[in-house]
Amino acid sequence: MLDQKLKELREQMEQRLNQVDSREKLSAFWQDFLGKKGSIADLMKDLGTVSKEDRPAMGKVINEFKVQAEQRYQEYSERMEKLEMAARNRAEQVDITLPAKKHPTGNLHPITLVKNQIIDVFLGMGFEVFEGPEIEDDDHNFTRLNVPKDHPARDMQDTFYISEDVLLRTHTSPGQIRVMDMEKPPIKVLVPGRVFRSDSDATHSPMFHQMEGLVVDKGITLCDLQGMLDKFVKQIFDADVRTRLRPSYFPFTEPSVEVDVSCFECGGKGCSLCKHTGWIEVLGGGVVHQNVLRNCGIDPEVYSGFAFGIGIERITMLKYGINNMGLLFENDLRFLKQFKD
Ligand code: 2NL
Repeated sequence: MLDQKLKELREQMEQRLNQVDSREKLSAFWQDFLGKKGSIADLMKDLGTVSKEDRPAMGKVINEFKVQAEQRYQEYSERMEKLEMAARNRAEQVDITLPAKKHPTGNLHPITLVKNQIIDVFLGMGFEVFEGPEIEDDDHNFTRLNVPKDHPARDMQDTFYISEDVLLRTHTSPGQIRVMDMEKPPIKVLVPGRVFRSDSDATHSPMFHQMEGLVVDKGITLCDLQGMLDKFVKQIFDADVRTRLRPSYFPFTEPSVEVDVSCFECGGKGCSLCKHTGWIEVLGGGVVHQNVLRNCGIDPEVYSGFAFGIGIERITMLKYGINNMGLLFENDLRFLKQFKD
C-alpha cells in the first residue's frame, strides 16, 4: 500500500519539479511535499498503519525519500536563483557603446588663449610672471619710466586720471618698476595685464591687454632682445618666420626698436595681410634707459637690460585672422564659440 503511494509520489514529485519555473512554484512544491501538511508528513502518519516488523524499514524508505525531496528542492532553489540573476542582468543591461551625453562646456576667450600661449613661451625661457595693480600712481606709470612731465602720453586726453597723481595704468611697465623695487638683478620677468587709454575707435579700445617683458643682468644687450624675440615669434606664429628690427622711440628705452616678422601668410612676397610690404609689425622694445635703471636703484655701470611690450589683441588678431578688433570685446557667442579646442 505504502509502497505504491511512495512510487506515485516519486512520479508526482518529478512532474511537479518539471513545472517549476519560479520561486512561487518552488515554494508551493515545498508546501505540498515537505510542509507540515504535505505528502511526506502524510506518509509518516500512514506509517502507523504498517505492521510493527515492516515499520523500521518503511520509515527508513520514507526518510530517504524526504532527504531526496529536500535535495531536489535545494537544487531547484539554486537553479531559480541563477535564472533570476540572469533575468535581472538582462533587464539591467546597458549599452556601453552608446555615446555619452555631451555637457555644454565653456571655453577661454581668444585673448586669454593667446595670453596663456605667450606666457608658456616665456616660461620656457626662464621668465617669471608678475602682475601689478591696474590703478597706479603717476610716479610708477610715468616719472620713473623716464616719461617727461610734458610728454603727450601724460595728457588728460590720453590717460584716465582718478586724481591728480592716481590713474589707470597706460601700460604694464609700472609692474616692472615694482619688480625692480623688490628684487635685485638678475631679473627676468613677464608682466601681463589690462591697460587703459582714453582712446576709442575702430582700431583702439579704451581697455586692452598688454604683456611686457624685462630682463636685467650684467652684459645684456639688444642682441639678447633680438634673439629671444626671434625664438618667441617662431613659437607663436610659424617656425620659419624671420624677424627684423627697425629703429623707433620710447622714453624708457634707448635704443628703441619695433620688431617686424616676415609675413606668415605670403612668406614675404607681399599680400593684403602685410599690406604688400612682406613684413608685419608685432611688438616694440629696446635697451632699458639708464635713467629707468637709476630710478630703481640699479647701477647702469654694472647692469643693463632689455624690455619689450606686446599688444595681446594685435597678436590674437594676427594669429586667428580676425579683421575687426570689436569682435574681441562684443562677446558674441557665435564668435567666441569658435575658439573651443
Ligand atoms: C609697445 C612697446 C614697450 C617697454 C615697452 C619697458 C619697461 C620698463 C623699462 C623699459 Cl620697466 N621699457 N617697456 C619698452 C619698450 C617698448 O612697449 O609697442 N607695446 C605694445
